[in-house]
Amino acid sequence: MLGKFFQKPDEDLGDRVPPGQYLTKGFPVLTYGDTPTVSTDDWEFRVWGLAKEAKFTWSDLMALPQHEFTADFHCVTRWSKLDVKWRGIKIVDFMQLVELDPAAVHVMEHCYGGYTTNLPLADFLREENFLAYELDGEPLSAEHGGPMRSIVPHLYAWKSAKWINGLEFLAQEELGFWERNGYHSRGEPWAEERYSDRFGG
Ligand SMILES: Nc1nc2c(c(=O)[nH]1)N[C@H]1C(S)=C(S)[C@@H](COP(=O)(O)O)O[C@H]1N2
Ligand SMILES: [Mo]
Repeated sequence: MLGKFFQKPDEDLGDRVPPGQYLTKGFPVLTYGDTPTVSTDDWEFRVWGLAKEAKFTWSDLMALPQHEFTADFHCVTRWSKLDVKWRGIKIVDFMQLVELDPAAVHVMEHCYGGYTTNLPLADFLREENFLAYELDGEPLSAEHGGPMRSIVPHLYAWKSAKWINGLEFLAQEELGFWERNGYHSRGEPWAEERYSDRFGG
């Protein structure tokens, strides 16, 4: 597994690479199940649960401020990619459009294809999180989650939902797809929160 595609971090990058991770220069695709194909015309983004129910279109999101983002990407299967270049919309900007119930403490990200992943609201509302629709200056490909995905740089990448199509706000923690299947509920890479102790791991 090491060798051609994966390398041990250089000394000077060591402080960028969480414990137990190896650097990759490519960008592997990690998808459970089929890759949905969704056009920007058909794309819809819904909000429900402990927030006023609402439905947003592609143009609603394009009307928000757009930014370039550079973020490190850490997959729990032990590859990391540094300085990935994206374009998108800050979660905190999108959330200006959402009427959140103060009782909400947790959020479930929903996706075309049925994938889900959960986050404490405090992890979700961080300034550096975003919704991405370009990678390296190109429209985000379907395999990497296009037309739109979330990026939550401070947690393992299974929290970065590809083909995102909704946010469900919750009064308590509920578990998403990988979290129900043994992954850690929070997934902080510097603490190596890989697997849940609910499963004895
Ligand atoms: N909808 C959806 N989002 C997903 C996944 C998935 O299978 N389906 N895989 C997750 C995992 S485990 C990782 S590491 C990243 C991989 O993103 P990439 O395929 O762009 O590298 O997406 C995350 N988001
Ligand atoms: Mo992953």
